[in-house]
Amino acid sequence: MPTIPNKYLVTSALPYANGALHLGHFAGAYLPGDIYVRFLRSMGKDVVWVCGSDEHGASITIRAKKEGIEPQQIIDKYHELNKDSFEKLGMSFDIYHRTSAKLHHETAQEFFLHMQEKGGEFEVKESEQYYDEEFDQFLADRYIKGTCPKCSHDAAYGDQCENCGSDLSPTELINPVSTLSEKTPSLRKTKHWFFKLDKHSDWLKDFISKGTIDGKQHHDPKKWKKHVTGQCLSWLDDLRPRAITRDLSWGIPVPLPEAEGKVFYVWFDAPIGYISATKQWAKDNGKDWESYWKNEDSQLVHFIGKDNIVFHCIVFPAMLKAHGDYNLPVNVPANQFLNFEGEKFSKSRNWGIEIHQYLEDFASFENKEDALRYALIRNMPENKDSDFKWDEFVEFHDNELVNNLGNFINRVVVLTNKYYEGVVPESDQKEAQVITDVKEVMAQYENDILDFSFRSAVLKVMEISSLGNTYLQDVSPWSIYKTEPDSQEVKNCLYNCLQIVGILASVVEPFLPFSAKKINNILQREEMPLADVIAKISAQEAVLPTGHKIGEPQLLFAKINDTKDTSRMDLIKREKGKLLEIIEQSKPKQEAIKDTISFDDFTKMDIRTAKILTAKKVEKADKLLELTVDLGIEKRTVVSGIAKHYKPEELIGKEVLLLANLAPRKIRGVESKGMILMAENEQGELCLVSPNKPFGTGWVVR
Ligand code: B3M
Ligand code: ZN
Repeated sequence: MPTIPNKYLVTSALPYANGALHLGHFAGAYLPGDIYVRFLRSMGKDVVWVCGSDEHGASITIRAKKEGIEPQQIIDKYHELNKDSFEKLGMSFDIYHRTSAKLHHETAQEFFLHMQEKGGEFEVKESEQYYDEEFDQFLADRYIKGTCPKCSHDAAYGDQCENCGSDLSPTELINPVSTLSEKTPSLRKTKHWFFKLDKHSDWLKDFISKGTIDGKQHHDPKKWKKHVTGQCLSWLDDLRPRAITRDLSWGIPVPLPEAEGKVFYVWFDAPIGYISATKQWAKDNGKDWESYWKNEDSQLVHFIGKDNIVFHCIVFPAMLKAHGDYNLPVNVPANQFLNFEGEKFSKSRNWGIEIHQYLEDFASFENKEDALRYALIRNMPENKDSDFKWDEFVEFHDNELVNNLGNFINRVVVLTNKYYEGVVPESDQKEAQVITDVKEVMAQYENDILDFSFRSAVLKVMEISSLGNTYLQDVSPWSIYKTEPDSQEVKNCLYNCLQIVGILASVVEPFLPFSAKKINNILQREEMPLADVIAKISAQEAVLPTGHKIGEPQLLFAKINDTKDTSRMDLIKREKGKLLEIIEQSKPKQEAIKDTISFDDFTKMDIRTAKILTAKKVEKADKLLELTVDLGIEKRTVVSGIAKHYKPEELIGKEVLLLANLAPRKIRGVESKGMILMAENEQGELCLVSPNKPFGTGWVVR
């Protein structure tokens, strides 16, 4: 067994308090953090896990503006909502703090001033930035929209194009528009403080690729996820000074007289939020915060989603090192993204499910918290993006939680009550093979958790339960008991099975804390820390001693796919129904069929095959092309509104259908005789309608 360090400061990304959290957030940075810290605490380690709301940044002021309220109202609302969702799903944070707290403002300002006093870390640069004249303010990158220079997407933000993912700066946008006034912003001079990240490049390279700091081994870089290291290395070649101040009114004021009116960029103060949260926790609990952040033996671990990698692996470590005295992270086990039923979560499309919504929708569902935790762990996006599907939620729940774990525990508890009035019988075996097997799986379980492989670790829990089930089935105590109720073999079997149930109560706890409580309740005992379980089984001692009286069986999980009681399946169907509705609504609407006409009406139209001979743009009309077409009996000029869909050179030689007897019309000074037939799709794209084989010109369509 590897020796596990004793002291930890664990963080999970501080969610912006500008919206409700969905399952993807939860699976990314919070559930893995919870598993890890519950495991460590159970191993007797000294762990502080901090989190809280990130309450600054333009995203919050934009949201407030949209809703016509103050930023404070937004953060108060979502801080409470998210805190409550986390609590209900069993997130065991030691503190859920907020960056609007006075203590945080002070901590961030002190941090900055200390860096400033040390010198050499910042440079002040004047630059030109977009300014909204009407709103009389400089525009944060997010407040500027325009056309992406890389992919031509027409709603790219000043910092990023969400269509092609490119990082942008506002001045790169084509046709920039202020999202405040909807007007073109002007450029004005302003000065900002830049953190000279480039000067940290060399040691950061060693830190990421070798795990060393100043030549000393700090962590094992092989323990970092490949996608994390990979992303960091790609950044490290091109580090540039980063502006850490903004001209905004919402945020933490920069504490320098010459920085009047400026606040810190949200990504400067947010990670310092981990420190201020620890300070607040220490204050509340009479502890020493510094020992967690500064003692060499304390391990700093950041749980985040992959979009935050650069800030946690490069920028924040550089800030900590520049400040001095602080530990740097020994690991940043970032997760990739969770999708939802094959697509990205999308607030605007209502695609996905928020945590509070799940808790409401599944209010009547037995053990809904662990049912969700389990489905998310089984499919956790640890090394690549993964997908949440309701069908899998049902499968994992019914096949694994109900049929394997719940069923094993239930059978053992029922039999113990039936044969021995609930008292753990005496065994005369030294150590049964099944217990040796369980021990082996437990060792793998521990390694998996320490490697942040939680999917694999939770399968080890299921494997332990399977070992129990198979063993119980192999011995089949019920058939022996029929003829020999006092059989020692039956006693041995149930004794061993009860030990496995006792072990399961502890190994499930990091993953399924609600179920762990229930199992301990059934067993009528206090929770047993993993460290004690491991010590006992290594010493071949009982986890649940002979003579201990357990309680009655209780339901741990109720099958979803149950023909007698369809209530749980109905909930799943309702969720799937909501999605079908969204799909239905987003389907392009097709035009209704027009009123009936007579055959005579149809024959009035003279439609013929024709060939395009020449094509050119009509001046000052960006939609129109002037074409000459060959109709066999004559050549004609036709003006057609297809310039957005075809280049002139693409059209030459094309065979098309022409409505030949349409009254001539002058368009932009050109007489157009007839109309080329087109099909139009729901996006308004036009497509020529042509004969499906070379056919010759002038033939009548009937
Ligand atoms: N609030 C971004 C996010 O929620 C940001 C994380 C801060 S962690 C210091 O993804
Ligand atoms: Zn783009």
